Amino acid sequence: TKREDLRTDFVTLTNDILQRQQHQPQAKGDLTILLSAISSACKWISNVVRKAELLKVIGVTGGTNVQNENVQKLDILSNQIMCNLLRDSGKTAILVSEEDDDAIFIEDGKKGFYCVCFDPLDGSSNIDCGVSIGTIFGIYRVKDTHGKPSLADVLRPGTEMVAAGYCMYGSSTVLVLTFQGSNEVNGYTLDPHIGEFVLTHRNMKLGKKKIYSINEGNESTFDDAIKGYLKSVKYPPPGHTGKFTPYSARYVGSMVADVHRTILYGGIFMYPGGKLRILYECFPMSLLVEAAGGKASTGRKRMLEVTPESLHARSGIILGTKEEVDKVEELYKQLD
Ligand code: AHM
Ligand code: MG
Repeated sequence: TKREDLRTDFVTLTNDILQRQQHQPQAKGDLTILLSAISSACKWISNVVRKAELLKVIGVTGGTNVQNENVQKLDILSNQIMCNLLRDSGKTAILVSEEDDDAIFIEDGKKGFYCVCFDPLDGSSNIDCGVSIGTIFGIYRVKDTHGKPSLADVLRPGTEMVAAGYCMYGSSTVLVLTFQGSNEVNGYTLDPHIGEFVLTHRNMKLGKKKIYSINEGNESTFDDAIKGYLKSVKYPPPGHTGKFTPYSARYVGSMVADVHRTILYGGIFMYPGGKLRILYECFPMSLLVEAAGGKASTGRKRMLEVTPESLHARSGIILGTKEEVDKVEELYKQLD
């Protein structure tokens, strides 16, 4: 490539969110600062995730490396990075993390108006084998900026989130973000050389591929609606003649990777049993999928309209293209 052919007109995440803020005259820049803290945390986590294998090669045994230093587990380390950067941003009031049983209430002096619910490193079963994992986050603004923040500020339906996103640590590091009511999902790829998230996926919309994604090993525990749907994507309906093309099965076992693929390629992702946590797994992904033109459901109702009863409450989730999620909802209606 000749020097003059090199692209230098790229948009960074920082630029993009600053621009957004400028278009909202009432905005004071708090959310911009908060998102910049999240973006820094994700860069940092990306770095430790990518170094992890190497640390093992140089000899990690039973939690200590060759220098006899304690090597922290990646999920614990990622949690500390998120908590510290979010607290230091000065813009948060409450932090809810998958890693902590209780919510963290930020002390006066560092307190702001946003509540962040996050899973610092999701996909625990994939961490040790180097398969894609990710950070997931959903953001609320406290209801009363003069009052004392309380759990009621986070135990709210997902429709009230102001923004949500995830960062996937895969073959590249990609941060995907949406804002409430924007109907726009943008993806930014980390350029490790300049340390910036660069806009690579503007206005992502769900693809059209026929893919189903589920841990099918659990089939014996699934509702009849899910079993019926699975049958319909694998076998032709009774009496069918002519050509039938079954769907492709794809399942990473990291929600971030499975949802990322679903947004880019299309299809459906399901975790019916109620393993996934509402506040920091189901809600953020649902806001993103809806904004990308898809649908997210519990099977019986819109996921974002659920009100979580506790910080770590779980739900079954079905998300993907409208067409596919509608089929599952229809089966629930028929079989309930
Ligand atoms: P985790 O928070 O312990 O990582 O669990 C959440 C993960 C999701 O990323 C993924 O969708 C699911 O659990 C996979 O579960 P399973 O291994 O049962 O298929
Ligand atoms: Mg998780």
